[in-house]
Amino acid sequence: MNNKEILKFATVLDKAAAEAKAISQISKEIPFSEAEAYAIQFASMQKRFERGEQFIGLKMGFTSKAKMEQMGVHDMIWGILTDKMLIEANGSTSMSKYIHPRAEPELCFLVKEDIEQQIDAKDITQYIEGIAPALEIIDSRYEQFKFSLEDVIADNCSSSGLVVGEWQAVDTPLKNLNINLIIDDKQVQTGNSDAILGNPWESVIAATRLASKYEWKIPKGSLIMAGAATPAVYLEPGNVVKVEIENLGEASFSIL
Ligand code: OOG
Ligand code: MG
Repeated sequence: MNNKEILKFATVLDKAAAEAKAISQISKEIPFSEAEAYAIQFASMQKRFERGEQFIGLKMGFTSKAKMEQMGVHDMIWGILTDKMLIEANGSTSMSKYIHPRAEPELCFLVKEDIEQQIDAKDITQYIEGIAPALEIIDSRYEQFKFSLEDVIADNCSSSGLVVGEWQAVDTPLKNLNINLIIDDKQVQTGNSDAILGNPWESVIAATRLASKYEWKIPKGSLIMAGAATPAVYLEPGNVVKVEIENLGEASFSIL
């Protein structure tokens, strides 16, 4: 793919997201590499920044087998979160903003100090301020929510919305925690924190590895979403969506 094509697809994806209108998979039109996929992602996010959206953090994706199997992909991915995606805890969002939204139960980490290099397991807690229960709304811009790994990377990893609950202490044990996704008072998914790379901290470490590989700084105050421990669930207007995580508490939103 040349630069012109990268910009073309970045524009197509940006428009699809802004208008909540699905497009066909890029990979069906032209094969492209993972590096080209990230170039499309950055170029399309650049358009949002130019319109005044603010970077608020990063999200890791496919950090659990449950998610990889649900979507038929084999590798970890990362995407960019902006202020426009943030939904207040216990707040609401509107179905009209999305194509076919799904919710995922997640853990969110708050970065305490700029991260500019790969951090290992023994030092990572020094860079994190708190951990919170969170929900992510993913909304693939591709028809039928179907994509290749490159397609979904180009589409900023389906990022569309997030809700972050109350921050808990950084020394909160994260091993073997029950995670429940509840919609309209019904438990629709249940999982365990160990499903996220064996330990959700590994997802933060992986984010630092990617940041160093792409020569990106993760600034102080950034959020890092660790990735879902369970498959994602489609949303319908009127749903009240809640995550409950042992030791961490809960977070919720409704979709109107
Ligand atoms: C891609 C996003 C995956 C996660 O938590 O694994 C993701 C998708 O499934 O559309 O956010
Ligand atoms: Mg996610």
